Amino acid sequence: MLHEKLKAFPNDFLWGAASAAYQVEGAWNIDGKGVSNWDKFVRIPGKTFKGTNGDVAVDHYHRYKEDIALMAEMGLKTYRFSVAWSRIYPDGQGEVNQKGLDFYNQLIDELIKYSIEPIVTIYHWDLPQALQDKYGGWESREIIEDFKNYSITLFKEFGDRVKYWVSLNEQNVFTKSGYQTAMHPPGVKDDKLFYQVNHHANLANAAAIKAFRKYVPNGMIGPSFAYIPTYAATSKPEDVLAAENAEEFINYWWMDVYAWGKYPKTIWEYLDEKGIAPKVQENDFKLLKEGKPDFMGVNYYQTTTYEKNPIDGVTMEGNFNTTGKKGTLEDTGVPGLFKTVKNEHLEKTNWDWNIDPQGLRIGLRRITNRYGLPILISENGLGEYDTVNEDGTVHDDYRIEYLKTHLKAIQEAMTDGVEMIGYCVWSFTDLLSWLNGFQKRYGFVYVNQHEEGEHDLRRIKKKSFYWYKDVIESNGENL
Ligand code: BGP
Repeated sequence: MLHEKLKAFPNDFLWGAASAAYQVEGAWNIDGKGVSNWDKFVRIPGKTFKGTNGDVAVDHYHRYKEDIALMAEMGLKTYRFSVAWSRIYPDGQGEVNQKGLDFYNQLIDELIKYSIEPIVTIYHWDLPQALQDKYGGWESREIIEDFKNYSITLFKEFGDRVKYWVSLNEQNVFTKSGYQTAMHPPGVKDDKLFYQVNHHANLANAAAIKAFRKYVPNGMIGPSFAYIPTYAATSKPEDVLAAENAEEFINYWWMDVYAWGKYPKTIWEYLDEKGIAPKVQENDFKLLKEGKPDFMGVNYYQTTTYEKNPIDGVTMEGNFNTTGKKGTLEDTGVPGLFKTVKNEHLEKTNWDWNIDPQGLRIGLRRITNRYGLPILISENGLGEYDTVNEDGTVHDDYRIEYLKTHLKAIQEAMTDGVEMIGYCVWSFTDLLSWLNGFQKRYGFVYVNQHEEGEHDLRRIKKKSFYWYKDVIESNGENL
């Protein structure tokens, strides 16, 4: 669709930025916090880039006032952050740690002081290790009750001031990386378990959303899904079918459950045939249908292109680029279903992520047409190397270009009829990239934190900081 005139951004559009507890807070063992799965995982040699960890991260725990003052200076309308479950319940269940609640209460109050709308993510991957040790974490149905109780604690404590909530961040990523590729904790490769874990996560998500209606009746809640829209490599029907397979397997398998409380039929048949469909109990689908979200949270970074993968074709074993050496990403696939291929029409980042603003528009339209839900972009951004010049400036024009083109695509999608709540750039300050260390940077604010050498954690506003400030001030008119 080509439009002569684009719709303006709504007046209450939430111009924002996002982060996650483990990636910014640091203070990993302070004020009663328990150990999380990531606190443990990063200590296993070879798991993260140059062994980086979030022990200090960017020390947001101690510097949140400084960071929020910068957000206020920028004019940010919303800040999405996550709560570390192990600060609230050091063992994941049982006794509440008051100091953990205090920290987030102070953070929320500080945001409100500057009229910045807090968006709270309940779970952004840092599971209390005690629950992993006790019953295998997401591997057991026991997690449903514990996650619900933890969520209710947050609803009761913060629901008077927090309207927008994200339940699970990227369930598709933390389960795939934890149980298919073994790159995240608990570092397992087991397809059957992967689907079972997902079923538990779906139930936990629905249970929390169902409870939310009681405790925060005027609030809005939804999951954040890592949406990677699919393209077919060619117009050959077998490639188109491969892309359809991928869309169903890597996207609809989750989003259908969130929006409709049921799994896509063709995939269920396939998994059942293979003996790896999740075991379900009576009433599971009742709960899934009772826990429907108010919006679809979308974390968008790229699209992927697919072609036919023969029955003896490539597997998921290909190399994933966590070094920033362009061209080291390898194609992967599921034999008999699909295989990734390079899209010659798209530029890539140094970490081999496709840069594709129109893909965002396509994805937003697919969600709108399929589910009819409003959309919150809970993450979008560019991870790149940044350099501080001798005069102390950071010229991240490539980031400005990335964000500008994605915002234009959002505006086009809104003109197409997509209902948007807001846009959270990943990220506000630089932060720890789970597997890629501190060299892969996303922030509007540079943080002097490195794998090696001098790092005093000082904050430096990048060029993109001033650019986004201007975009917010003009409510998107100065794109
Ligand atoms: C998303 C996560 C974020 C963040 C982002 C960038 O998948 O929700 O936590 O890390 O991706 O990814 P990366 O740090 O791997 O570049």
